[in-house]
Amino acid sequence: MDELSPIIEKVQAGEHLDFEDGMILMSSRNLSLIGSLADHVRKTTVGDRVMFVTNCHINYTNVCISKCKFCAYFREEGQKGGFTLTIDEIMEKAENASKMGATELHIVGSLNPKLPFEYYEELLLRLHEKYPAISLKAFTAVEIAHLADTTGMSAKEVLMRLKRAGLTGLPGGGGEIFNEVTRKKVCPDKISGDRWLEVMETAHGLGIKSNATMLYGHIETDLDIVDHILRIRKTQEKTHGFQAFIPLKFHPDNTELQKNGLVKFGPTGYDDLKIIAISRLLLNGYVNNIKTYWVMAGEKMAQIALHFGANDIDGTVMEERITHAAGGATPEFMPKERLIHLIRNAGRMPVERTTNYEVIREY
Ligand code: V47
Repeated sequence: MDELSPIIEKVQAGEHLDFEDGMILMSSRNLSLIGSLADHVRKTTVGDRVMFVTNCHINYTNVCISKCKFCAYFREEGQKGGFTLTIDEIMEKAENASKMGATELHIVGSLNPKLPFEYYEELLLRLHEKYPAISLKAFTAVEIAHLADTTGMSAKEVLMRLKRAGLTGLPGGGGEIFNEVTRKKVCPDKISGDRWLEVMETAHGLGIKSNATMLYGHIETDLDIVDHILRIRKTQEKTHGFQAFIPLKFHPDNTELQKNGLVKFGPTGYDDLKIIAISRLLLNGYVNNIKTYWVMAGEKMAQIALHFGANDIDGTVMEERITHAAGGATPEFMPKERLIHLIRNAGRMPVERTTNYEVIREY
């Protein structure tokens, strides 16, 4: 309690927490106090509404040159199990999603050197033309940087062309963990944390909003976590373009990190709740929406996270490959009625939102 007293005072006075506060929170074992503080901040900033979106995830390829050590989803070029969807195949998935009432397509893949820029552009153009009311939240900052590097365009040009083709916003993937030393160990061939933030800053400057993620529960340290969240905060101070922060729970099965023996177990429930709560506390006044992604957090933990600072539970999803390749045991689809039930049962008001957090309907 004593160690947390100055933090409680700061939170009550509406002051921003700093790096040292973050480190104290990370080393504290007083989860219930941290959780109630985060819940208090959630209540006073965003109230009792819990946001969800009717969406569909589409993974267009798993062929990747990045070979991240936490990823069980990718395949190397020519390796068994590699796939790349044609635009027609994606259109079919979009048709199903549209019939099920999706308002958002979340489209991400991997760094497939065989796919030309025209594939990405034509995909958005065709989707936007056929489903103008569906938001296209597509391609992570890592994919955007890859397109810039392989075409010789700047990230700004890539983003401008994709925006013209129908891009609504960027998902938050690829953030992983920014600290250079740790990042080099878990994803040595991925763009740096600084470049990830730069691409996001460029997108925000063009009016393209995005999310931000952080992968936790592998080999990162407490310092890495606090540093990551504060770097997001610093960019947000300049751009105000991050709509949600999403801590992603590492799933170790079938990953290099597990095969190497570097990670034996994934994060525990204690870690999940603590990270959500500390995210809410450190991002207070910067990023309003803290999302618990039920696919990775698990249905039950996502529901409890709503009492530890989260106010968004993501969406119906419909099909998910990244977590499931790494041992995820959640279903791939959550009917809207079930999301509503989970939220209501946690004592909160379910609110269906658009990609850009406009309210569609309160339940
Ligand atoms: O960038 C990869 C992570 C991310 C594993 O913006 C893993 O609304 C856990 O970013 N265990 C992709 N995580 C998912 C993502 C996301 C999901 C939902 C909503 C949004 C949003 C974004 O998944 C990757 C990486 O950080 N990931 N492998 C794994 N084994």
